[in-house]
Amino acid sequence: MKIRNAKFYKSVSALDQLPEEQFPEIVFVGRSNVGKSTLLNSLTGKKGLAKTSSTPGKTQLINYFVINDTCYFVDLPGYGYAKVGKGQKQEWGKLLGDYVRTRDRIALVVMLIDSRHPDMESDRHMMEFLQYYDRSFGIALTKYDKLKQKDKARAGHAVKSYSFKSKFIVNYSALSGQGKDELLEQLAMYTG
Ligand SMILES: Nc1nc2c(ncn2[C@@H]2O[C@H](COP(=O)(O)OP(=O)(O)O)[C@@H](O)[C@H]2O)c(=O)[nH]1
Ligand SMILES: [Mg+2]
Repeated sequence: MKIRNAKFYKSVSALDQLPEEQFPEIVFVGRSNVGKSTLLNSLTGKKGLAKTSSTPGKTQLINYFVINDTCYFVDLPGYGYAKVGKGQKQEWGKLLGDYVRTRDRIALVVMLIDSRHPDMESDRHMMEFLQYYDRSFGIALTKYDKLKQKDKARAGHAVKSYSFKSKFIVNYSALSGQGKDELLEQLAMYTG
């Protein structure tokens, strides 16, 4: 897909505030600090579209972006950050989980996995969850520029070993732009 136009639409913090299901949605999930906001900015070519942060655990909202006036990109709350209180962590888990389970117009879930930590338990749980609820999903391995050559194959293999149902695995670097065209090409199949 070619992104001609990307606009922030709104942020919500509870399921009763969700906007109408007027567009098909590409939903982005991943651990806190995995590089989700950075990937959204890189994909859309708009640096300040999604707020990035070097402090993990900040995004507790569902953020909607309207792409080409025809689909939503949805930035869901990050998970798996150990330093927040338990209650808060569960709360995010529920908002995220309920959204992925119940939102009708999710066309695809893009799951972001940090290429340096390809076998985190929380990521495996998220993937099991997606598979259990029969959501179509693909994987972006983020921060690929940070990998040493010898770790590149390892990252791919580790993720492949537990992501049987994934539609694609794209190696992504927001720094170099690696993977951007490939990911956009994959997304095009779900936004029609
Ligand atoms: N080197 C490198 N750093 C990245 C990349 N993507 C994200 N980061 C950094 O990772 C940190 C967290 O990114 P952010 O997008 O805020 O993560 P989020 O919590 O998942 O939204 C920031 O310091 C980013 O600059 C990447 O592809 N390469
Ligand atoms: Mg973010």
